[in-house]
Amino acid sequence: TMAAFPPPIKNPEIKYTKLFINNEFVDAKDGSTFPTENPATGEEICQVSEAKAADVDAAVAAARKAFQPGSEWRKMEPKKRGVLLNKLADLMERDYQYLASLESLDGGKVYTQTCGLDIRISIDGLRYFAGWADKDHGKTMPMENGYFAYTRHEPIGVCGAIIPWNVPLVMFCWKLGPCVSMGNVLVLKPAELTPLTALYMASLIKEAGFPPGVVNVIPGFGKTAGSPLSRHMDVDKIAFTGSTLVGRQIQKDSAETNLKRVTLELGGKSPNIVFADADMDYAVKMAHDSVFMNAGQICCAGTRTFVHEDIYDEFVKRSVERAKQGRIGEPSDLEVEHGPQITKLQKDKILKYLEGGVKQGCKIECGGGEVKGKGHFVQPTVLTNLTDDMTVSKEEIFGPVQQIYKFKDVSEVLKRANNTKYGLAAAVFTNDINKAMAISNGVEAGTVWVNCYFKMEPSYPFGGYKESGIGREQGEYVLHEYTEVKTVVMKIDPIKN
Ligand code: TXE
Repeated sequence: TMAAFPPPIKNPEIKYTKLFINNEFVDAKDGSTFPTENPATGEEICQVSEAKAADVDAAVAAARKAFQPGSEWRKMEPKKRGVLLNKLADLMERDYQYLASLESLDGGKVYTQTCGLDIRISIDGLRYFAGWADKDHGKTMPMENGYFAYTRHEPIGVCGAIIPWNVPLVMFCWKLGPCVSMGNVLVLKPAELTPLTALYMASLIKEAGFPPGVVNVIPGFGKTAGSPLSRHMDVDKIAFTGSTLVGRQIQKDSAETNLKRVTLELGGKSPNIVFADADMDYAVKMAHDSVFMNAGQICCAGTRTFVHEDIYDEFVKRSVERAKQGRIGEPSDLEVEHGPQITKLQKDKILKYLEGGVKQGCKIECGGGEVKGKGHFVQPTVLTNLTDDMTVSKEEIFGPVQQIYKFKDVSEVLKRANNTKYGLAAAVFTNDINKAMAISNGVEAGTVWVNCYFKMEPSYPFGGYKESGIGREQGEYVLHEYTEVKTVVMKIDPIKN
């Protein structure tokens, strides 16, 4: 399968490092910059302009101007917005190899995974929302007594987006696609750890022909750029993906300012339930991928693997064998399976969780430590002897750590699967339709995979129950998150002649 991808470009040229406002690349008003580093080496790649409150103001003003009634954007036929999104997707395909290489470099992401997942999901998503641009209809309501009533689905206006570093391109496209498809304008703050592909996408947005101010990209930090955006009085909606802690803050920011609409996609601790009748080799492989993909830095990772007691020992044995197989190293190497964590901070956080887990009595079956040398590598780790009340069972580790729990029956495992504040995803492996239905109906999660994992299409809505978030992204469902509904009621006088 690896031959299906173009080879990575070593040391891709860094073309854009400034803020993108009103279709121009500009310095930060105070001239600030910050470094972005290569997680595989810990070395600086380049300096990037750093947005602060004044730059956020400038970006919001540009977006607001682009959204003025009568502007080029507001007068544009809906289907033309779809044409622009498709054009952007075409440009991403043209620059596929460069984008994938840049994404791998800045995020420490394994190149083959970036090609196979991130880029495909990003491009497919843009094309899907290109299609929706002229298809989100309003309704007409039943009429009575000479009245006529209908709804208009109107864009909300200036949308802010704050995105994380684990899947930067996917997040960029998930925010951009529905936002501009529905006629909104966007100010997007990429994560300070991975600003580079967002800035390259900005150049493609200009090339595709989006009018100035429709999409603005302003790299910066959470407190100094993210917060001014989420507290901005002239931002109508904010879409956030990241930690539950910051998601809570964004919700509060909205409440304390202008009650801007908020959608949140936050953390998870997703259960993956394997019954004794499942195809064991397949389930071991899928359970492994569900947690080790992207060095464990995926919000919907299957971080709690529940395995039926009849197959538990064998399942653990094979999972450990599998975890020991993958090569760790330089993400652009086509043979490598495991890349680095994004930062030293994240690496240290993971090691601390492991240390705490051992203190609370869990057993490290393999891995368990860092990989000495350059970069922020953690060994693929499998934990057993776990109880549901351990810290590692409750909190998001966001690293290459598989936790395997033993269960007896359906009602017990369902209860334990739901014993979490999170509710992003879940999976079940079984060939018994009754078990599959019991789990998929009973589990509190926004997505349930049956005999698969991470299967995503732009038409599948994605989001969280409970503290995993508010609202849905992707699919028809997200259109509501980017539109206001206006009810128009008309009195019709009967014709008297
Ligand atoms: O996330 P933050 P961090 C989880 C994961 C990880 C933990 C911490 O468990 O270990 O979060 O990661 C911006 N106002 N996830 O610290 O801080 C920030 O600049 C406005 C799960 O990197 O939430 C960045 O753009 N914005 C997650 C974005 O929020 C603020 C993916 C995310 O960073 C802000 C990433 C503020 N006060 C981490 N503070 C997922 N759901 O997939 C920060 N930001």
